[in-house]
Amino acid sequence: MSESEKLFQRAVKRIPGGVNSPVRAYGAIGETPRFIRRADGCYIYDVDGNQYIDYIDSWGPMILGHNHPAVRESVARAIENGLSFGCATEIEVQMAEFICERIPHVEMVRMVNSGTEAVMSAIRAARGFTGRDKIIKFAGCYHGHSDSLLVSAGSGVMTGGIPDSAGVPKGCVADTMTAAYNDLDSVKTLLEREGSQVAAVIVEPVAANMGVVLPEEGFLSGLRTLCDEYGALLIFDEVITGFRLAFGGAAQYYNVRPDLVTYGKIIGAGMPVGAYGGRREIMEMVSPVGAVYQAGTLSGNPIAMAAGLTQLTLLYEHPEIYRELEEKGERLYGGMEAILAKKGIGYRLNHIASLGSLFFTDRNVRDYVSAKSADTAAFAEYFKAMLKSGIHLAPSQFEAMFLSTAHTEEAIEATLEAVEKYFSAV
Ligand code: KE4
Repeated sequence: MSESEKLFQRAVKRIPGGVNSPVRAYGAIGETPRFIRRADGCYIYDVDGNQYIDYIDSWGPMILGHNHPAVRESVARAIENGLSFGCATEIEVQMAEFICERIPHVEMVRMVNSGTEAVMSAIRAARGFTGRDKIIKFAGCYHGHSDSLLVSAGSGVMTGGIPDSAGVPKGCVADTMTAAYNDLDSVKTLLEREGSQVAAVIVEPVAANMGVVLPEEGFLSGLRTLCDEYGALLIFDEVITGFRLAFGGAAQYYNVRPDLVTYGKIIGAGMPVGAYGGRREIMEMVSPVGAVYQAGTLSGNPIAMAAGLTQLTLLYEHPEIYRELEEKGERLYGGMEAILAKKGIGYRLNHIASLGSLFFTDRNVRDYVSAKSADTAAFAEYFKAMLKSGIHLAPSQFEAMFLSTAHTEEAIEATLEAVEKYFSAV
């Protein structure tokens, strides 16, 4: 029995599913999750000493690779002064100034401890600012696990909410309406009927939680126009895309200005950090200056700020990183597409810059319904074969691959060889 199997046997006795976040359990794969001891650059090492080229990258934070020396040293220095004070600190001011002085649509920002908290708080700020209760989200988009956002849209345009999760009272989702990604008409339908009550439209500007699904031409700008027309706020959930597609995230990449934006992952460099920010008049609704209450014991934690600010500073001072990630993405995802084409396999590979997803379907994947057409059993076989070849992918068809600057040409070639080997045998 492997060390991972032994640990998993112990873990399931004391932790639900043996994991502290469901997707880590490999549930959709039917394998024992690999317990990781350490990581460095683009590699992770499990407790049995196996090395993998890592495309989870902690689900996005590790854009500069694991164990980056500058990030590690900033944490080591910060720890010498203590871990947490529950008081204001200079580095929180530096972090807020750094973001607001470089992201035009963020005039004020509040730090929290996760993407979930960031989104939950941004929604509350939007409701407080507009005095309206309803929100519109999109089928297949994931915005963390707060009650009102755990809404399954099923297919097409839905109204009201159908809780995805047990334990979510109908009242919590009654004000959540669901539209179809890349379908402006589905948004118009909801706004024509309920527009005067809609506080915000929240969207992943590049969806990455139904697998990667790109916004079609005019979709994001169309949301901007519709929100302006009905007085609703546009919230970009950039927990994944923020500081990844460009330093200014998808908002910069697609040149569409949200009223509020949420961040996570990269902003903490692997430490628990989320943030929400945007127009000053909205953010000044937030306590203690405004009537929208939001708080957090460890928000703006100085150790997490040290890690996050170091990573953001490196990204800002080295804009060539974004070109490098585009090129690496082209090499990896373009290489995978070429292998599939050569084999005459019609699977779909959606990708943008460092993000990508291989869908086991020959349909164009442009929304939740088409994403759900993917053959998850086929994906599971692919995942297991790639794991055996030393390639660590997200254990779900509906997640993304994350490239980092630490993914070397050699690692990308090794990945393409493993893909070639799998599709030659299957
Ligand atoms: P967290 O609360 O997990 O930090 O962030 C929630 C969240 C919000 N918005 C978007 C667009 C997100 O992708 C996420 C979290 N992403 C998942 C991966 N798809 C986190 C992995 C997990 O749940 O373990």
